[in-house]
Amino acid sequence: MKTQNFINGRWVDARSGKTFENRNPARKDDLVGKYPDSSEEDVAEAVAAAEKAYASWRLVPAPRRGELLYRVGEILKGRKEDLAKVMTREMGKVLKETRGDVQEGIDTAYYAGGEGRRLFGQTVQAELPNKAAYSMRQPVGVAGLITPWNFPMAIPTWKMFPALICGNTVVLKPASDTPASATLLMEAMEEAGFPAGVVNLVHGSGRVVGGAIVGDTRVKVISFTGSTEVGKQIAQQCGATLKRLSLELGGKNAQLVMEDADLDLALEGALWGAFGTTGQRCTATSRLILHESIAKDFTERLVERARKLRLGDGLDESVEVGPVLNAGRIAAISEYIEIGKKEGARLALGGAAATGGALAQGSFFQPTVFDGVKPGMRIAQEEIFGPVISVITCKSYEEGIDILNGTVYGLSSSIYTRDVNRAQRAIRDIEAGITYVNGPTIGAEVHLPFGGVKETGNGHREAGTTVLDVYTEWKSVYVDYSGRLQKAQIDV
Ligand code: UN1
Repeated sequence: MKTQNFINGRWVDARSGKTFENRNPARKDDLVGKYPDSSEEDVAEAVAAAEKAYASWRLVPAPRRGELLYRVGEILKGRKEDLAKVMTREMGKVLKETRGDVQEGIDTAYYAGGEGRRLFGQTVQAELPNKAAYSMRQPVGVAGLITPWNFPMAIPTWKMFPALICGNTVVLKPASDTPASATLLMEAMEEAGFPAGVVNLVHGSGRVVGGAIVGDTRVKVISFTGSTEVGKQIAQQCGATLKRLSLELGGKNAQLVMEDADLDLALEGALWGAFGTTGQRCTATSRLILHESIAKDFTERLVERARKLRLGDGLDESVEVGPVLNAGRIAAISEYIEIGKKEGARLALGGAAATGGALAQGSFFQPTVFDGVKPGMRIAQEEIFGPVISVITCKSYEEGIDILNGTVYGLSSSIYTRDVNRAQRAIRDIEAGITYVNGPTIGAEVHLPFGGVKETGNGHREAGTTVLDVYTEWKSVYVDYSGRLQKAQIDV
């Protein structure tokens, strides 16, 4: 398994020779590998390679670029199981989920590859005779992509494949917690035959490597997925030079369960939404808003089911919930447990690190349910990014929607109801980029826009065809074939 940077078509160490460790969160004594702790000079080299490659890559016909993406898709498909295992080993989520993560990358490869034969613009009628008018997409230049550890394959591919199909070149900085998955992805791209410099990988810290990518004037567009706090810093930095920026940030996603819902289904949804991926998704269900008439029963059933979830090493197929990322995450989640208790919420389940038996070797946290949560409490407002759900009750649909909308975030959302009218009203009234009816808040598909409103982002969307707006500039083209000077708005 390679453990280097990939710059200008070559595998290289950091210039400084420094490395950092990548450890298995389920078994801390398992060292997955040592990766380059890169610095500004490594970034500068990668950006220079990407800038040079851009001159010819932008001229490669988009359908040809798409063929390379299809090939990457094929390679990833053939290695799905191996990739999933490495991913579970380096970041902990269970195998069936890491398989899904790789599948999301494969889906994106085919979807973005197909876009090579579309990349539609508009052909319109000109207002003057003998004149053609149309719009077309053009690439932006070097794209700097900074990605998180919770979807080590899906998110880099969401950014990289659309960037490439549009004719941009790429410098990828993956999370330092998941360098192995990014390296395997880059190996697949090398094998698929992307020309040298078109895709570059630089490992290292967000502060140094991420900061250098954002600060480099040759990088024309940045796409970042991570915390709202870091996103705001990047936005300030990009704002200074008006650099194009797409942000995918935090969430405080809620599932609203009305009294008329299929409660068994809603329970399955809440369990999967809250504790799938150990709660470490930006789409995770971290608030459960229950109509008061069903709240007591529903919460009891949730607690009983959550108590039985099997924690352990995600490589064991019988395990349902893997570790959290590392000891730092345990500390951060524990802090929120204390905050919740101080605020007066009732801890109905969990609330501490799980350390029994083999769990002591890793970073595990008990599935946690807070009951009696009030909408304004910090545990109902702030992203916890762990297996913690806050149960809030409401007296009516209207109050439920108010609570649901009452945070600074607006990524994913869900309502369980059997009333079609109510479902339609919720689709209209919920302030979020994604709304599910009778499904949990997680599990978006790659051919629809992904992203959120308010402080979840800055108005862009990933995935679908909407992402093309991040990686292209629009050009409007007028071709006057009248052979004389014609003046728009004047020669009427
Ligand atoms: C994320 O948590 O950053 O919709 C992405 C979902 C996944 C992607 C999540 N398809 O939950």
